[in-house]
Amino acid sequence: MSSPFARIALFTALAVVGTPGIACGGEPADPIPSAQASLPSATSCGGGRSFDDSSTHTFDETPIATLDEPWAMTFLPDGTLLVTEKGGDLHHVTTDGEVLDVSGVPEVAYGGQGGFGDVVLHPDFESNRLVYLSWAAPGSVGTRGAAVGRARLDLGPDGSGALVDLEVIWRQAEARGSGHYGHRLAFGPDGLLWISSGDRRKRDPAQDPDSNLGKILRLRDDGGVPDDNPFSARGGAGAEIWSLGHRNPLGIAFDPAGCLWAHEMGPAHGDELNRIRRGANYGWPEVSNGDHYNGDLIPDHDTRPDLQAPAAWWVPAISPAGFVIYDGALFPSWRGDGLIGGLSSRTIVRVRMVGDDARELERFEMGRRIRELEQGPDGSLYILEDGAGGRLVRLRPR
Ligand SMILES: [Ca+2]
Ligand SMILES: [Ca+2]
Repeated sequence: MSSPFARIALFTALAVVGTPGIACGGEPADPIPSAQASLPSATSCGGGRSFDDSSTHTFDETPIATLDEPWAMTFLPDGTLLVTEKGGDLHHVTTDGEVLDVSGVPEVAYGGQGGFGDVVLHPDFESNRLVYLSWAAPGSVGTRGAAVGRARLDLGPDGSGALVDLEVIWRQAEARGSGHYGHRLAFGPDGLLWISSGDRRKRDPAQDPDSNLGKILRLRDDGGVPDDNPFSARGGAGAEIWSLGHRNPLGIAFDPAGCLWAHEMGPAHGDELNRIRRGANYGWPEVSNGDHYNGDLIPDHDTRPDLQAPAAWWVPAISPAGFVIYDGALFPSWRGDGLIGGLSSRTIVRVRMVGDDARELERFEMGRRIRELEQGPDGSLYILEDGAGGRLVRLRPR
């Protein structure tokens, strides 16, 4: 294993066509409507710190609960958690390790990479009790596609709960197979719902302006399309699109400046971290810094300066899954940094984002696949291990 610092390429000025740091949200080459981007300018992204940080950290691990193929979690205002399991269960979990059931979940198409996906809270959860969930849904014969729904969470006095009035608000284009759903969710500072939609292993739809596969999408909280989306005039699925050319994005998060970052699984290597700009094209499957699993070469990003190059990439792969941008008190030098779970790499990777650029600063060898991370109310880092018997574990500084 080479030094982790060798694995990440620096792609500062080369990554940007034109003048970095001036255009708000960047100005991709393709015809993009002139509506103002609602995201802040590049210069403020990542909190404006420098990459000069060689600090290292150690932590104590406390196992909290053991689950069955946990996939995603989110904290409730009272410091307890909702946790999805890929097989289709939703649990209410306390940080003392009590695991309670939540009923009323949707039917999921379990298998391959599919099943229950993400869970996030509406920004006004404390008043409206709305939770948003994603899952792989059965389609017509032989097909399936991700769905996003919202429901009211009712918790009983014993902590068990129910989803009430579950309503599907978005559907991914259906396809055969059970890979690359993406289906990570985030609410932005704009109060809108952001969805990462994978390419379902079909590749070309990621470049199709009328398909919602291989895209980052931006919707209202009821699933409607905001008028100022870059391709809203196209109607249909195209109107949902914020950015295109993505493969399988399994982590999206807003930084303290309000900039959106997303990582995605590369093919054979070439995992990426991208700053998501309005209307930009991130290149898949035309370019990638990885290659196909069968050995077929894919042109590298630097052969196509018209396509948005990643802020950071990894060769060899880390297999990124789960993403939190840390803002807590227990690890003060992590504040503003991204923490990425690694599946094949069995790591947690700390990255810093500065403007349009990003670099890996620290890597923790965990010895097991990390599917998901969240910051706890006290600044502890909570992780979900992947697979059967995957644990919820709390990390605090040693
Ligand atoms: Ca989460
Ligand atoms: Ca790319």
